[in-house]
Amino acid sequence: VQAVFRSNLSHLLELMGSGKESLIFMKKRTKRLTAQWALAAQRLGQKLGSVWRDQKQILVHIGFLTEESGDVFSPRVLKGGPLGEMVQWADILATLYVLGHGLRITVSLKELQSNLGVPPGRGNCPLTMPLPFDLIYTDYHGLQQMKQHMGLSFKKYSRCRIRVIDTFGTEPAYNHEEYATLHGYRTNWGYWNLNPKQFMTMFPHTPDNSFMGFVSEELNETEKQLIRGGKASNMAVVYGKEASIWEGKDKFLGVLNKYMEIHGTVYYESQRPPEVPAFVKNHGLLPQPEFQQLLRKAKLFIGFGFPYEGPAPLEAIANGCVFLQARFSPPHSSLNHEFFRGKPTSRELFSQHPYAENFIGKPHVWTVDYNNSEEFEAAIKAIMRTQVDPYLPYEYSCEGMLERIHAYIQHQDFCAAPGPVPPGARAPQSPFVLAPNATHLEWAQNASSAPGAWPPAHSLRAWLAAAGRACTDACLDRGLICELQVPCDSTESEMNHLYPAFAQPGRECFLQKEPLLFSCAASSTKYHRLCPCRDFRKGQVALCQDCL
Ligand code: U2F
Repeated sequence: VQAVFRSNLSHLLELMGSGKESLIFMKKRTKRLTAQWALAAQRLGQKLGSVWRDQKQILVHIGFLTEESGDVFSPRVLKGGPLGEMVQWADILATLYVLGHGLRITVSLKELQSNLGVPPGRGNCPLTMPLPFDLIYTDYHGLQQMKQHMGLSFKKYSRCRIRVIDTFGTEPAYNHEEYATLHGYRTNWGYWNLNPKQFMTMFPHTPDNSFMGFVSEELNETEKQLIRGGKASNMAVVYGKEASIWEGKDKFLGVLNKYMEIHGTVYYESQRPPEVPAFVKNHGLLPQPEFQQLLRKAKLFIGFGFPYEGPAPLEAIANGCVFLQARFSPPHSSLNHEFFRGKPTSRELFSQHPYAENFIGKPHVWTVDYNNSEEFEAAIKAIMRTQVDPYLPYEYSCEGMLERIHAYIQHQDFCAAPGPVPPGARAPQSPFVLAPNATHLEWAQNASSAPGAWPPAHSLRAWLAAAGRACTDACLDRGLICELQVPCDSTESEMNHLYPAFAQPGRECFLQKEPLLFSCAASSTKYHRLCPCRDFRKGQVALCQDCL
């Protein structure tokens, strides 16, 4: 069946159910963005022309909102707790619905079981049952619940039909059970042996995973004009709804207060939180549309290091603010910061919001060393003098998100891809074999030459990275994106998340034996990583030029 774009979201709102504060927040957002989604669908429809889109039957099981996993988020929605996840799930639901797919939504174990056809109370169902869904979007909590309640069907379908929404991402070394166990990459999140692209992130962290994203509210020309006229050049909003974020920031706030009127949206019960100085105008936690209005008046949105990688800086930039944030030196990661400890990634954050720093940058984003008070003060003064227009990267617009998820749904096929190679068995024959003296061009031509491969072979180029440099960065240096997902085989190959690589002493080439361990993110000073890079669409890094 052909999928047909939908522009009326009232049935989706019914499907989303009710009761929990988290669902109420999500539904309000979806309702507010209806016109924006409808316009985006119309534009994408024109762009895609008559291209065939298969209608899929999709189950969305939001595990972290189930009582069975504790649902710690819902009670904090109105109290300054994280909203980023709710923003993202609301937008995922809208995307799938607007694209015209068949949709079921579950936020409890009981609903999950009934949708999967598992009789309640059966516990671990031993039977392999036909799955009534082509695709299941869930999160780590939901994955665990499905493992417990789908019995053998889980083994059969998880590596193929499931997509895991995973804010910060899961690197290949942590995903592969045997490798994680042998090399110290085991975490409490598990090692699921999925195709790393089945994990879908909030920002395009590493191309090992798929970039899901979310959307930010868009302004029309009239609104942009109004903003240009209505900005108060001396108004700053501090990033952070929880009082703890303000702790120990008196020095910076004092400097900022010399130049600007400081506003906050910190949750409080009856009294002003002691962490927020008296000279700050605190509005309390605002409903999302009022928060947007505040950003429209402000010149500066300032981050003090937490929360990491949330939606708010994109909203601020989309509303014409400059985002000022702290450079992290040394970088924050699961090795040195409590928040990331135990998360299945070694990614290092060189600032509070690396996407804003690397993909947007000046004049919208300033990343400075806050410990250097001169640099900090100079940045504030310079920002007050700069004129910036509202900016939203295409990939965070409704059309951009629809386009990307459309491409994934139609082209990403993990059902055909190989799983991990059982011990003793040979990896499947692959076109990704590197002759020791092959040039990067020959290598690229061999790569991904299978018919129907996505991304297609001609979008790929291979590069040898400098020692200590990860493929993600080596590709970006050349205006390309790392794309490592092609299975590989060679008698000299080994299981190592740093391969394929080249080592200077002895000029040795090392090939990857385990397809699931191809990692764009990995680096070591011992090796030059061999990096398959691909081209990408400007403003839509998840897709290659010919990926639509
Ligand atoms: C991130 O979660 P947060 O919820 O802390 O992310 P924010 O960037 O603060 O923004 C989430 C939304 O909160 C809204 C705002 C954003 O869309 O419009 N909001 C609001 O409604 N009222 C207000 O007064 C202020 C903001 C991240 F997304 C999560 O994945 C992480 O778990 C978390 C911790 O790093 O950070």
